[in-house]
Amino acid sequence: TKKMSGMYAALMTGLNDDGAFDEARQRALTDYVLGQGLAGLYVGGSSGEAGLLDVEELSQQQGIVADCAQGRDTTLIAHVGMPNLRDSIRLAEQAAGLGYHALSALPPHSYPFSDAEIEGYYRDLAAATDLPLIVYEVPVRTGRPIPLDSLVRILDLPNVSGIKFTSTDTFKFSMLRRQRPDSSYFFGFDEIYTTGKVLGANGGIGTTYNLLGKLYVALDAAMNDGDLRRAQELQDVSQIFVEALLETGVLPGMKIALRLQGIDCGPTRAPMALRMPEDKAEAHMRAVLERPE
Ligand code: NAY
Repeated sequence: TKKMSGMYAALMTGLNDDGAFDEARQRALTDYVLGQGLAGLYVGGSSGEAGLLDVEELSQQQGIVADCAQGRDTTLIAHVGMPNLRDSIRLAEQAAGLGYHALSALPPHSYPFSDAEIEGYYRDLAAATDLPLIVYEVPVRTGRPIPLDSLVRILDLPNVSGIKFTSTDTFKFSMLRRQRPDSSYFFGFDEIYTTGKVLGANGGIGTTYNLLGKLYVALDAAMNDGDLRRAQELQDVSQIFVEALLETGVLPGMKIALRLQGIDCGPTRAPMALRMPEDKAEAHMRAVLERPE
C-alpha cells in the first residue's frame, strides 16, 4: 500500500461557554481548518481534548467532521484511542462506516500496561476494521516511551501502516524508520517539524496547524525544495507561537488565538484551564499573532 504523507491538523474541539460539546462551533472550526490547504484532519486526538470527552461526544464529533468534509479532497484520520479496547473498537467501526481513511490510537496508558498488553491492544484494534492504523508514540502524554523493539513489532501487525512520533528521541525515530522503511512516519512536535523531516518524516500532525495550517504547508514545501533558509524562517514563526502557548497552556491558548481570528470554540474542558487571566492571555496571543513576519 502507498505511504501516507502530508500535513494534518490535529483538529480541536468546539465547546459551548459551559463546556458542553457544541455542534455549531465544531462545524465552524472544522470549515476554517479545512480551508487551509492541509492534506487532512486528525480527529479526536489529544488536541481535540479526547482525554476529556466521552465516547458519545467523540462519535458525534466524528460524524460532524465527516459531514463537513463531504465533497472535499481531504484525508480524515480518526483517533480512537480510549482507555479500553471495546470503546476504541466501537469508535473505529463507526469511523470506517463514516468513510474515514485511517485510524490512529494512543497506546493504553491508564494502568502501567506491559509491552505485550500494548501490542495486543494494537493487534485487536487493527484487526477490527480494514482501515490502516497509525500507532502513536507520545511519552509526554502516556508517561512511558514504547521500546524500539516493541514499536517494530507493532508496525509489523496486519493493517498497521505507520506511526505518529511525538517525542524528542529523534535517534529512536531514525532507527525505527531504517528498520521499517515502508511504514509511514508522521512527526508530532510542531515546533521541531524540520528535525523530523530531515530524518525522514513523511508529514506532520499538530495542534498549531489548526491556525497556522498554511505556514506548515509552506514549511513542508520549503523542506521538499531544499530551501533550508526559508524552512528555518517558517519554523521560527512556529516556535515563537508555541513558546507563547507554553505560557498560556497549549490548548487553552490555541482557543484564545482562534477566537481572535473569529473562530470561537469555547474554553477547554475542566480541569484543563488557562494558566493566566483571560484578558492577559488575549493580549499575549494578540501580540504574537500581530507580530510582523
Ligand atoms: C493530537 O493527538 O492531537 C496531536 O497530534 C498532538 C500533537 C501535539 N502534541 C501533543 C503532545 O499534544 O502539536 C503537538 C503539540 O501540541 C505542539 O507541538 C506544541 O508542543
